[in-house]
Amino acid sequence: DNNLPTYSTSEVSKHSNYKERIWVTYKNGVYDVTDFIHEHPGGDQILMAAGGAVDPFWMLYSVHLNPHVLNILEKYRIGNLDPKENNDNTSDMSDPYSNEPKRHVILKPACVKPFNAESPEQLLVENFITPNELFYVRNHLPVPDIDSTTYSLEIEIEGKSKTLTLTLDELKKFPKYSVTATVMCAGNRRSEMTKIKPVKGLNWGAAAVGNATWSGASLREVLKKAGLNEKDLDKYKHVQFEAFDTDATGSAYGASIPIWKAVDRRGDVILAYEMNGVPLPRDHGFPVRVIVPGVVGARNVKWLGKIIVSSEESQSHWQQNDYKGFSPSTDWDTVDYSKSPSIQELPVTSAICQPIPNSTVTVENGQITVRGYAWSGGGQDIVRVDVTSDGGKTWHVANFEHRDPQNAPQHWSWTLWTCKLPVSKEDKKVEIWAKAVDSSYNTQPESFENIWNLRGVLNNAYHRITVNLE
Ligand code: HEM
Ligand code: MTE
Ligand code: MO
Repeated sequence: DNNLPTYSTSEVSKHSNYKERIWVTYKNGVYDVTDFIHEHPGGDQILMAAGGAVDPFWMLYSVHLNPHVLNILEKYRIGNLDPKENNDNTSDMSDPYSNEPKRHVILKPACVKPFNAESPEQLLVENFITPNELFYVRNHLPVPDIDSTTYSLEIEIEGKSKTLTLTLDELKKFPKYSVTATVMCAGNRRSEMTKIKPVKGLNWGAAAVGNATWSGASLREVLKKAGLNEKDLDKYKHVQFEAFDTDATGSAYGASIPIWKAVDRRGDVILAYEMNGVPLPRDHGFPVRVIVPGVVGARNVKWLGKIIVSSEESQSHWQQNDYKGFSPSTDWDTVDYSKSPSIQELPVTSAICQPIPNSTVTVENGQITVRGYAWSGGGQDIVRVDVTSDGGKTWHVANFEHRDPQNAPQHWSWTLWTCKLPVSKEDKKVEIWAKAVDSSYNTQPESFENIWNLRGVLNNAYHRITVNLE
């Protein structure tokens, strides 16, 4: 291998079409697989990795983690990735976005600066755990470049003179907990709400969500160590989080959660330094982020710098003037952000991930297979998912493929479901709807018309897609 040429990941990414030939990487190898594609047992799916790494896909389709597959792959090796690439820091001081992490080609950005991207939604349901490289990224600002050896986390309790400062090593000395939890953006599925009437916000599909195992210290235990006592709890109402990503004026991303969530043993809030068994990737908050299971993505603050136990909510823009719901009749002339509470627990939702909208599906024994996810905030279980192909005349109850073994109020992960849905043979096209029911028996609203809001958040109406039948 050592005689083969060395390539950068950006060189590889140019080879993502037949004209340039199709290159992929696996570990540090670079492969030209153009001539293999027509023989690939998984068909065209291989093209999702064109110009990028196959590794995260092979976590979804583990048939590949087999010597016979690796032998095939080795035949197509043309070179190696440049081992020095990650260390070269040629950042352009005039562009705050010049030092962003490398991202997988599958993450199709809704916005590049700041970086915001989701995976194709059909991949989400292939695995209960979302591989890190495929996990949606939602950044409001440039990604900070933090040196983990000099990193420190400050913990302040308002009114107490002493603050606690922890290095990463000191944080790692606390007992390590792992929590498998779904993180979902408040704007997930916004593109469906936009069809009713335009809203301000990134045009997210249904994949601004992922499920991962997060490991780190318990926030509750860290707050105790910082001197928070049981008798203080009445004085304080919120726990604020301040981050290291800042805007042009120097103000940092921030958010807060109610104090009960932070100190309740069942809250499972952790200061995570690992995502799916590896150090947090830079895009997901390296070296430390807070994971607030059951609570909207916006409060799961990445690149955490400071925790403040306070009588007040975070005063940050994102807590006060964003991430709130309003009436469908509220517009940008009448909106008063101080009148709505900040979003914390998200309402129950679900989405169909397979088939994808407007695709052609083969009918087998009068049925098509429909797969998706369902999730509810606040640690609620999903008790049922109903699917219909006839506008709700008949509903079919989906089977759960994978669900969180923990019960409410600590049911933090999504439920993956599948349904053999009867369709009428005469129809060339069918509209499929899905809705979930959570353990409070709350369910999704029928349509977006009456939940429309100017910012396009809380987009949890029935998911409706149309597919062609063959
Ligand atoms: C199956 C090779 C990339 C999706 C297979 C199999 C081989 C193979 C040999 C059959 C395995 C068995 O049954 O023992 C490769 C090689 C790749 C590659 C050499 C290198 C580029 C991908 C990618 C994806 C993918 C990137 C998805 C994004 C699949 C699927 C199957 C499969 C879904 C199962 C097909 C079925 O059983 O119906 N692949 N693959 N493959 N591959 Fe790949
Ligand atoms: N934390 C910081 N410091 N900066 C951010 O821009 N975005 C928030 C949250 N935490 C954000 C942040 C939002 S709105 C969401 S939806 C989640 O991070 C996204 O997490 P992910 O990028 O790891 O998927
Ligand atoms: Mo978000």
